[in-house]
Amino acid sequence: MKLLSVLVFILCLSFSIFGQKVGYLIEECVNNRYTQNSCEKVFCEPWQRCIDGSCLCKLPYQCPKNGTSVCSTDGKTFRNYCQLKSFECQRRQGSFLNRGKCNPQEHFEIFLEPDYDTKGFVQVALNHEQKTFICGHGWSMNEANVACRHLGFPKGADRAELDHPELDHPDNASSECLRVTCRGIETTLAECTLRRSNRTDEEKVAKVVCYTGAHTECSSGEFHCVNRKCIPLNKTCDGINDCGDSSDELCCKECRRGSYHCQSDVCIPRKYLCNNERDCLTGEDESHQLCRGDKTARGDEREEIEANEESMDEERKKIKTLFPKLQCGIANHTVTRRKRILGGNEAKEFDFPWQMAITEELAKVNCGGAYIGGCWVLTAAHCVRRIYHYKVWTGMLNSINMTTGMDVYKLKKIIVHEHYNGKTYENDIALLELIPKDRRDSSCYPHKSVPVCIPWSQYMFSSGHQCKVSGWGLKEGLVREYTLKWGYVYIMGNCSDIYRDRYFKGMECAGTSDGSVDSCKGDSGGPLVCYDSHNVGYVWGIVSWGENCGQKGYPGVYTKVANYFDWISQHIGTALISQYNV
Ligand code: 4AZ
Repeated sequence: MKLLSVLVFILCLSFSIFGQKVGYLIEECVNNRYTQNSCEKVFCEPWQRCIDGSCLCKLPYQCPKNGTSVCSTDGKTFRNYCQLKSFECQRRQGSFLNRGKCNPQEHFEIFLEPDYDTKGFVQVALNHEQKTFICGHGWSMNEANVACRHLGFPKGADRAELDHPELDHPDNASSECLRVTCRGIETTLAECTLRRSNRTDEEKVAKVVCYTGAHTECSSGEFHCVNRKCIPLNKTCDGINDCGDSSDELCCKECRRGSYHCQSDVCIPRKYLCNNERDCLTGEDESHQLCRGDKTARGDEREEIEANEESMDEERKKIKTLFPKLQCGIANHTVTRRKRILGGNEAKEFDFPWQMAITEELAKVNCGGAYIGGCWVLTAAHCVRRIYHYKVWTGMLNSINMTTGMDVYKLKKIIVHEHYNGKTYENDIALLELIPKDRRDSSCYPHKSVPVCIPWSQYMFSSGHQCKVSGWGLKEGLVREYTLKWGYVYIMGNCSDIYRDRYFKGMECAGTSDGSVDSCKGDSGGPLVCYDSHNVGYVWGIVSWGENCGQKGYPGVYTKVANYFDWISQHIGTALISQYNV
């Protein structure tokens, strides 16, 4: 009996350890076949823009004008790297050759030795000089994929290897090698950072096997990349783009050693932490908390950081900073707790500068709304169903004690979602267009208001994230409320278990485990705002419905705004809401 329980114990233990080891990938996410061109998961490159969830090529004129000129392999000089890359992106001819103007002397050749078509030692000859090996140091799938793409294998490498070169050939006796560092998205090795380095005879150098496989089925220990390449399962979620299209890093519950897990379930290399480029959608890789003081989080050599200053990767980063930045989601963040009402706190001036109040004529506040820029306010469809003379108030804190600094707007247009269902509250979303108050106010920027940002991806925030809901809705005991209140609620992921057939795609639940904080009647249409790691606010939800208010086990139901990004941008224009990927 005792032996049996020990056995069971060991069995359970090994199962749980084993369970952790297999559980890196998230299946539902993998099924969506995300790649490095999916703007739900990653930022597009500066020569791309996000359209309906995909990073598509920009036209060269949509790139910034400044920068340093570069030359392409077909002998054209471009104003900057972005313009060349946007050309390459569209027509797939002429790739990067060198910085500066074109010069007939410039050459960059890549060879596989000894004369294999698909595999061998990688050698590079710059400007007709002697062929040089690539150093073994830093040679990974990131670099190998680029080398193979450069050689004409669109899916990149099958394997990155290290070996001793055959030194019987006099060409191979050079005591130098080239150290290569790529980001992994380049199309040629010329775009990577290359540095000469001394090589000892014992040192291994870079070898590659390019991917020619036409597998349609991967074996059981393999991951099926979106580009149909098969890679070992243990190479997923390690921050290294083994697939070549990044599909092995985009759906990860957790990340293997040496890589960092973004909230969006993407694994990035640790060396991308605190490098002044946002890689995670919500910026946690660059948060003050992580990057304060020394850079221990990165865990890589300083050497590499200095070497990269001249690289095309630095150029790419620089170009990103040249795009105009949309101002949204910034509020006053000094938070003080006050008297609790349905678990909430009293808002102070500038805490929720996007909060709008909707009234019917001059009567009481019947709904909330969120200012999203221009003349546009986001609210719930069920708030504006009837044809009525609605008014929108900005800068309101108290709905009976009218304070100064309030503005009132009439409506030019009400756009209710075409598939709004008044019975089920599916697609409970609407846009209100304000009438400018006077000619000077043509863009309607309301006094003391700041637009809240629109989330562009359903992966920005997930279950357990703390967000704020605000409004003039009923307080505890279902008593009317006159001051703007707010409370912390948490995104809940299990909502179809709770609301069953009343819960639809495009809805999101948020609440607290004991129900002490909740939105209620009168809060409808108002914003549920989640904050990224730089405290920028996104309207993640619109107050929609719920089983009563503050009832334990029955969280509030919100319209999930990220699902309506394209709908919103179709109506108000991409310029107003595209914070990134512009
Ligand atoms: C309402 O009737 C309502 N507890 C709004 C929010 C919630 C419930 C009801 C969520 O407008």
